[in-house]
Amino acid sequence: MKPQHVILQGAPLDCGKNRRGCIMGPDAYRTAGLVEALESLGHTVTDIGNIGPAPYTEVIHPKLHRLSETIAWTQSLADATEAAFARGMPITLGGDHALAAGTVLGAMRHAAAVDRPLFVLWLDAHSDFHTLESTDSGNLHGTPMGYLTGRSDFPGWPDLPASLPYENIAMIGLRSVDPAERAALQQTAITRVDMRQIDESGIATPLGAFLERIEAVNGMLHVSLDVDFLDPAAAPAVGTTVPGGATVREGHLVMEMINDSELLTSMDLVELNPFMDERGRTTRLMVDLAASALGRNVFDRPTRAF
Ligand code: HAR
Ligand code: MN
Ligand code: MN
Ligand code: MN
Repeated sequence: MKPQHVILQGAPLDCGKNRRGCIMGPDAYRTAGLVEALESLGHTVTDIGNIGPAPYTEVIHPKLHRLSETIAWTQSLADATEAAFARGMPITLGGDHALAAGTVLGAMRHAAAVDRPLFVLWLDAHSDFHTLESTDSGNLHGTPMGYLTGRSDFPGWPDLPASLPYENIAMIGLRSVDPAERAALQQTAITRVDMRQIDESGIATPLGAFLERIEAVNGMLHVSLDVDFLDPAAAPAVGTTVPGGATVREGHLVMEMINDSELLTSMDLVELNPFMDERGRTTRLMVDLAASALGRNVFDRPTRAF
């Protein structure tokens, strides 16, 4: 891709689930050399540091964990992401996947302002398509796509400029979808690519078709990369491991195709739990994948020693 001005923003949000550790994600990416990796590709980088939630008072909800805090983060991240677009390409360092409610909302506001359609590539074992009613766990990292598509009411959350159209979403890597999510997804035009389809016919064909649709309408592309998209053997540092995920090469191929497409306008790196990592290898893989999306050929340089 052409040289970009990347705006890195840390989102140490850890309220979307019960297991703690994503709070350490942003600094793990910095420690692993994300800034240097992007600069070495010819991009300029401004790391604005870590964002916090908007002011809030937690009101205990019988089912939904840390609802007020999650809403407060959605507000602050939407504002920060929208502002970042004025300066460059926002890349948000999570933090758990509840943060995508805010970052995608910010991207939706920017897309509306520049009158371009926004597309979302959701790389994840999970669809995160619950409503506040349908979630059994009460973990809000399972709900951002339900919120962004406006498929049900999220009282107290920021208003959407318009719902994110189902046609503009591709979920790739699916292998852990709750029954209520599956039933709802089947009623939508969301592109859903599960691991079986990837096994049978590869990841490039459905991704290529999605990218072509974006290009045809001069769309913006937001990529939300959940660590658990990858197989836990390659990426163990995540709270919700699901066996049978994407390989390292499948991950890089996705990122290389994104780079070739020149369509990427914003990205989230989410669900990294450095507390569960093994000598930083998951963090390093995520940095390498981000670098692939912004122009690094995997074979350009020797692998760093662990
Ligand atoms: N569907 C399950 C739930 O709602 C698990 C959601 C897990 N989500 C993530 N991010 N780990 O994708 O609780
Ligand atoms: Mn997720
Ligand atoms: Mn997931
Ligand atoms: Mn659930």
